[in-house]
Amino acid sequence: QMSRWNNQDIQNPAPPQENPRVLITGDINIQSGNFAQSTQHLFLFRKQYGTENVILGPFVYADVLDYRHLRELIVNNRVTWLVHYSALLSAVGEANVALARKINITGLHNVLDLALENCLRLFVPSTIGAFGPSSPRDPAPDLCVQRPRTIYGVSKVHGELMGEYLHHKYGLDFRCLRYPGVISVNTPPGGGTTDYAVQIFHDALSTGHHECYLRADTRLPMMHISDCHRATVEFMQAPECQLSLRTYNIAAMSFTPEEVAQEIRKHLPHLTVTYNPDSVRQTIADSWPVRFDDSNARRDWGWAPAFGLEELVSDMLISIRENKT
Ligand code: AKB
Repeated sequence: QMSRWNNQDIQNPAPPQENPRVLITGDINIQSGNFAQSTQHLFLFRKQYGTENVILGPFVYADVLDYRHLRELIVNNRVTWLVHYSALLSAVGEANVALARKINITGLHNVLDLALENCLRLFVPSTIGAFGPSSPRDPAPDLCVQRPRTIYGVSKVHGELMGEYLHHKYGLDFRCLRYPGVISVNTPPGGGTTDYAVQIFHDALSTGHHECYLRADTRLPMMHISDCHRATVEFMQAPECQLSLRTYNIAAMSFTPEEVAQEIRKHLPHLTVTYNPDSVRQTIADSWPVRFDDSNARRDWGWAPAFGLEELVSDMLISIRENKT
């Protein structure tokens, strides 16, 4: 595969933009959180481009690493856009570094090679986890020191840099958004550090009590899933000439466990929360930005979130209640 990169003749003509054929990778066994996310992206892309033009790769762990199988899917379905969601999240990655390295780095290399070989527009999500304790945290700008201390963060920085390298060297249409913690009813907690911000809603409606693994004052950037979907689709549709960067921060809100609990109490006054910080996730959260500077995304391709904390909380409570009935 390296030899392909060394071929100076590689040209990456702009893929047809009118009717992209989109392949979304996601890993149902390994990362249910991201799979649910990719399923919802599927619906949004399908709404836009038609059911027959969007394919969700029915991948399991082995398939993400199976270059030939991925290539077959891309070629047989005449795919032009690839949206790559397979990854192990921060906390679960620390518990299984070898597997995280395989999925997050080897899997990504396959996808990068295939995108280059087939002239695809490639989207890879990055994260607040791509920053570390030496990064500016309030706010974290797009371009700054990135020295994450998790395998998840290291693999995401690697992905950002590889994609940008292939863009500059061979014209790969690589696009990457750094997501905050994404909050969704249909996305079960998937081994992330921001998972509490999903679980607290379910606990508030079931037992009325949440035990939080982070300190009450741990502030992190967060986003409602529908903003996350819209950002991704709008960014994929943005004309290349509008992009001054290939990797952008996107922001919507930042809150602490105590602040989200207070907002939930406006609807459910009896919610109680106890704080029992676990050393792995608290250390990770303390090394991440408390706020994202997304001014470049706003300026270049018009990013604007629709959900703040108030809207997020009412929507989550309504949606969980509806799902249960
Ligand atoms: C995690 O907590 O690992 C993810 C993320 C912020 O990337 N939700």
